[in-house]
Order: sequence, then structure tokens, then C-alpha cells
Amino acid sequence: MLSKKIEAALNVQIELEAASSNTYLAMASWAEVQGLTGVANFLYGHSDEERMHSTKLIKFVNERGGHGIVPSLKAPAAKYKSVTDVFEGVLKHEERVSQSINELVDLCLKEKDYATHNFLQWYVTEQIEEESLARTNVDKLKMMGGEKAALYFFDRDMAAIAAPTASAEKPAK
Ligand code: OFO
Repeated sequence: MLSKKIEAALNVQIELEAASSNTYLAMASWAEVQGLTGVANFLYGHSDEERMHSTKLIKFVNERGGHGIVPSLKAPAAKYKSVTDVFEGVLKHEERVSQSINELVDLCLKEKDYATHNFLQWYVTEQIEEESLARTNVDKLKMMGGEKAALYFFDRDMAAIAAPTASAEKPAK
């Protein structure tokens, strides 16, 4: 059984993951309109993953006798200055999510909730990967220095990353 304190903290995380999903969806839509199909598909896939992260938390809370709450969300920005602006936003967002997961893990130890602590390890690992990927993308874009030709190749790279991620995340039939 979850304590009220842990249940509330998990519900905050549910909201943060859902907000991540919405933000990446808005970024994907913006990139698609700019003709950046690779970037758009990568971000659509990322948005789907974040929704899965939120749902996974909802199910865990319910399984442990709590109630996972579906949040109402603030609309994310619809327009972005550049692809660099988008990926800097992704990195900032992921850093915030990592911090929030760390605080949750800390709270679980303080409250001696080892089951939730164990469940959260999956998120800890996931955040290492996501932060590192976001950082690599920002580094690449900085290296390109806003060159249009380089952006074509960046978009192609993103398409290659998006394809395996999309098939790996397909729900099992
Ligand atoms: Fe949910 O993994 Fe990123 O935010």
C-alpha cells in the first residue's frame, strides 16, 4: 500500500511525464510543418514514449492501492525559433525530469518504500539514456552552427534514430 505522501509525489511525476509527451508532440508538429520529417518522426516517437512513461506510473499507483490521476495540462509552445531551440528545450526538460525522479527516489528511501524505490530504477536508467541523447543532439547542432546543408544531414540522422525506436516501442500483440 502506498503512503499518501508517495502517492501524491507519484501523481506529480505522472503529470510531468504527460507534460513531456505534450511538449514533444508540439515540437514534432512544428518540425513537420518546417519539412523536417526526420526530426518530426523522432519527436513523435519520443512523445509516445513519454505517454507510456506516464501510463506506466498510473498503473503502478493503482496496483498499489492508490489512484493515478490524469492531469489537465498547460498547452505547450506551438512555435520554435529553430531546431537548436527545440533540442535545447528537450535537454532542459529531460534534466528537470531526471531531477524529479532523483527526488522521488530519495523520498522513497526516507519513507522506507522499497517497492516504489525498485520500480523507479527503470526511470533512473531511462533518464540516463534520454539526457545523453538530448545532449548529443544539442552538441551536433552547435557544431553545425546553423548551416542549412548540415541540417539536411541532421534530419536524415534523426530519421534513422526514429525508425528503430518506433518499431521497438510497438505494443506487443
Ligand atoms: Fe519520461 O523519460 Fe524523459 O522525460
